[in-house]
Amino acid sequence: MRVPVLAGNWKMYMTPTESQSMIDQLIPLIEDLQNRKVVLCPPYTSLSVLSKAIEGSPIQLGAQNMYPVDEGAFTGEVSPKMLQALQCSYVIIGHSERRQYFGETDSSVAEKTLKALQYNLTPIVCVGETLEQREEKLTEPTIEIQIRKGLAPLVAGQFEKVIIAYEPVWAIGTGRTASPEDAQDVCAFIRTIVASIAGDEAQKVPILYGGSVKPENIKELMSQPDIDGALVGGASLKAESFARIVRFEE
Ligand code: G2H
Repeated sequence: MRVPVLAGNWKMYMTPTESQSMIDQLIPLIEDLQNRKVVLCPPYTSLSVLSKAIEGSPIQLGAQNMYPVDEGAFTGEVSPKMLQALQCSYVIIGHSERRQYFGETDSSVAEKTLKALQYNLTPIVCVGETLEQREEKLTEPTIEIQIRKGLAPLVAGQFEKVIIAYEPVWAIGTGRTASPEDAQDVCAFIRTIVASIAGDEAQKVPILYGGSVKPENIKELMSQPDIDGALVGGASLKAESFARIVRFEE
């Protein structure tokens, strides 16, 4: 019922020229695939190039952040209206790197999530605990707060338009992956929390795992009942490895 979502988060990598070359290699490797949603979230500076390059392909476009205002005097920021004009259909909200380095909070996540929905952008809302929180057995309370606050402004009918990405901070870019069973436990917990807020809509919400996803671990992660896809950083930068992830090929 939930179509697998494989989203590449290119972070601050890839010039427009490099992006063009990557997408030219990627499309032939995955265009025959059915029953997948494939999303690329490049830096803002590559959105224009990719919006043309993905035309007619199964790949959809997303951004890594947005400012939750239509337009205005906000130097350096990019609005959902601008993303929509570049054919974006997704936007990552509250990635742990934004929380850690750029002061994002659960309340900015809430504001951005609501605004993204108003522009028909699917928010990929990121949650996850730090190593310290995990060691103190605070994984569940941490994630519960992030979800309750992050989705607070949403009303019935909006929850099913959201994607949640569980990204344990200690697994990001470190080569350490949560075991599929641990990731499943937290993703199942996330679904329980969403169900307590949104009822049956929770069954329609894709929950992704993120944190050192690679071809070698995608198959096992995808075999878990509450893991509906992956948010992939480093391994999404090369066409060959991202294609293997999209195809669930080790
Ligand atoms: C987590 C992930 C992508 P990586 O940040 O969002 O990155 O796969 O490099 O750990």
